[in-house]
Amino acid sequence: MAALAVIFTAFASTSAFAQAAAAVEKPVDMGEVHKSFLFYVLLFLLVCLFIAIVGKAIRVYELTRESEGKSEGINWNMVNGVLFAVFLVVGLYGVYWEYTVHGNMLLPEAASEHGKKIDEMFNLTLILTTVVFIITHIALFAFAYIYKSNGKRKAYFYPHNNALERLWTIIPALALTVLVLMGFLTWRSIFNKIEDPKNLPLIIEVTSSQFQWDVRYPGADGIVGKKNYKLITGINALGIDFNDKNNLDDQFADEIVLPVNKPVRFALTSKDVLHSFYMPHFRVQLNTVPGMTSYFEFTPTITTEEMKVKTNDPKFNYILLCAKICGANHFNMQKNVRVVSEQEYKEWVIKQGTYLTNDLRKVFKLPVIAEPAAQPVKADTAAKDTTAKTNQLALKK
Ligand SMILES: [Cu+2]
Repeated sequence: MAALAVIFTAFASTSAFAQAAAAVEKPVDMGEVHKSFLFYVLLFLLVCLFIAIVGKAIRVYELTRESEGKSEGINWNMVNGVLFAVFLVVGLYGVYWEYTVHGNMLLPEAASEHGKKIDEMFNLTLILTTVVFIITHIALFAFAYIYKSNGKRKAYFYPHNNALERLWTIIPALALTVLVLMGFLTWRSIFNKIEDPKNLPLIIEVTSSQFQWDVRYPGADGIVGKKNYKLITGINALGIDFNDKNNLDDQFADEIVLPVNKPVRFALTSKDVLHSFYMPHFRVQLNTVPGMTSYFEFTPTITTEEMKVKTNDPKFNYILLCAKICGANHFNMQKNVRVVSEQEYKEWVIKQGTYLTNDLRKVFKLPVIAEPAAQPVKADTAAKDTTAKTNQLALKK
């Protein structure tokens, strides 16, 4: 009782304190008071104390009956058996509720060729595990209820059954073999694609850094040129090596635009730490690792416009996210992705500026263009910093 009194006092004073603190800034909002960590700790202790008191009271009741020579007051086997049965019914209803209410909060419709295969595997695994889950849980809890001790039966000692052992070893082994084989073959079809010379993938290079994605398109030659981290400077944020002729026509884009039904091969690199290239609609996720290039090839199958109609959301956009907690602004590492018709893609890509500026031409001793036709389109903040630094340099001179 003394402990209870202490907890109540502490509970009341923290609540009052929290209310007073909240009142200083804005009107008392009970929702915020309840969010305090201490509130939940105290609530937990109170519940524990309540259960302990009820337990003690029952014990006193039973001891009293025992000392008076009466039969047992509470049939605990019955109580536990019924609790198991209730748990089974409530639990299975919870599973049903979870599947029907939250089921469609899983990934959105797959918008890539291999995405459909991944979803098929996911669904098959989910169906199999759900069936096994339901059967085993009915057996577990229903048996505990049906065969609870009633004082009339004796437990039957049943140590071994070879047939049963075989059954529950071979069936799961077969099921898992099918699942693993499917996974292996699907993985192979995604990562070891046989190139079709008539339908070569569009190569796009994406460089991750804290906290942005820099996107390079290959230009007319279809090849994204080499980079070298030793060449990174204020005006060459990605360390692009312009001695490699393939770099001269490479383009810098502010968003990712993909032609529909054409294979695209992403070359992924990182400038600082590990990031993860994640495009949920296309079922694409791969780490970007400093010092190495990883590749992911896939074919988008639904344009953004089609998806707007399908999802009934005029603001729908595909998105690229970072799926690795990479630092303080990790949450902000996202980029819009647009899937368009091939014609629209061609019209868009021609408008993207090249990475090569006159300043860079001077550095790499390339002929400087007298009047640049168009100012290059630059990506994200690094590019802005670069412009600022270039301007500063120009002023110093
Ligand atoms: Cu990141």
